Amino acid sequence: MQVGIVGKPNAGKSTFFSAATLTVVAIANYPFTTIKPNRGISYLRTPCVCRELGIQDQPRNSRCVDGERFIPVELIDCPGLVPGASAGRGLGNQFLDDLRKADALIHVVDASGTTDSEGKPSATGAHDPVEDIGFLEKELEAWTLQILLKDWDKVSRKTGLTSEEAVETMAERLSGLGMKKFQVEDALKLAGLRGKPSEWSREDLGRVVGFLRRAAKPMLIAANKIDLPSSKENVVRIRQNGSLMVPVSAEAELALRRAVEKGLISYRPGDPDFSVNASAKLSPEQKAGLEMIRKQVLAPEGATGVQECINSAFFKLLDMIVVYPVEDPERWTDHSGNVLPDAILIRKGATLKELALRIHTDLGERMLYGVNARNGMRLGESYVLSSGDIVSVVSAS
Ligand SMILES: Nc1nc2c(ncn2[C@@H]2O[C@H](COP(=O)(O)OP(=O)(O)OP(=O)(O)O)[C@@H](O)[C@H]2O)c(=O)[nH]1
Ligand SMILES: [Mg+2]
Repeated sequence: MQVGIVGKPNAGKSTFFSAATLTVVAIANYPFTTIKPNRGISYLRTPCVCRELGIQDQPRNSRCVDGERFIPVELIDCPGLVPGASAGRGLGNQFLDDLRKADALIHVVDASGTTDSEGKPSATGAHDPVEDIGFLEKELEAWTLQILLKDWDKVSRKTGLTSEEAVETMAERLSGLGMKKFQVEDALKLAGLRGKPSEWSREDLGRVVGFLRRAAKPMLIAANKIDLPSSKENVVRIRQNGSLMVPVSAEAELALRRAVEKGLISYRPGDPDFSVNASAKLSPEQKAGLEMIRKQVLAPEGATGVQECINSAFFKLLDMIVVYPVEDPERWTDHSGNVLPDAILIRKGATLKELALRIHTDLGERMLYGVNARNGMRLGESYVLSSGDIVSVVSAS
């Protein structure tokens, strides 16, 4: 599963990415600093079941810090997109290609209003960030429509396409964008399209693409730069816009994570505060910088927002849950004796069989039954997993 970080130039996408992945990337106050996408690993944060069970775990595929499980996920930092990108403006539509594999998007908006719609620095608060919200959806949808409509008139008329065949053709064309056949079917239903595909208008297909985009590339807004005073009132208005929104200070998160790396403070991503380590010798500048973050971001907002964006992308946009597969259901261990070794992200509604197939095709295919390690009860392969389940799969050897 991959999450794309998108938005206009200079909004703070690379700062967000760098803070979330602790990867050093180019960050600068001018548009198009990033020209090739950056990829990196960040972590989802969830309360670990070890805390609830009062046991010490030995994570293998993830990390556990004081009862909080951090599960690796992939992030893509994209180059900036400007209005008209689908028609070649800015760095053009080749960069929309970077989003093909993304399952969800975090749209970084400069909530301070200090950059215009193309990311050029402007007088404080002069630009209305609410204007930056809708354009990205439009560009993504225009780009999808272009792919969908290539020779569409010819294809739909000449071959006397049926609506079933149209679904196949559309799904084939859009598969490279990570859009699935069932999503095409759902979108056609939502748009109320039936009958002859040759009679569907461009507007009809535009509506289909709108539904498809929402299903295949769901998006949340990271209202960034909340440490700047001009953001306060804008954040209230962005929230009124109705989209899922998280107030963020990517710069504050980056500073905190760097201070952790230097051993200066104790802070876990997503925490509401930090503490200065007893051994740390802070310079007056460092002290002032950290206090500023506490006063302007952590105290009023409760967190920097970066972790919440990543969590929301997986838990809210993609509707995923975390489960803990083990080999020994009595000891909650893998074959080497590691307690609660793995935390796996899986779609809500997934069955035990799907989990077994995810762990290993062979395990899924040879599965006999499962065991709920919390109570020793047997589970069938169609058992629907719940968040926090600890399960083992028994297979024919
Ligand atoms: N005050 C403040 N400034 C920020 C924040 N996040 C990023 N910036 C600044 O915004 C400018 C742009 O940051 P980048 O991360 O390079 O922005 P980008 O969206 O990746 O830009 P492009 O790669 O050009 O599209 C830099 O000067 C950052 O220091 C923030 O949370 N608060
Ligand atoms: Mg960048």
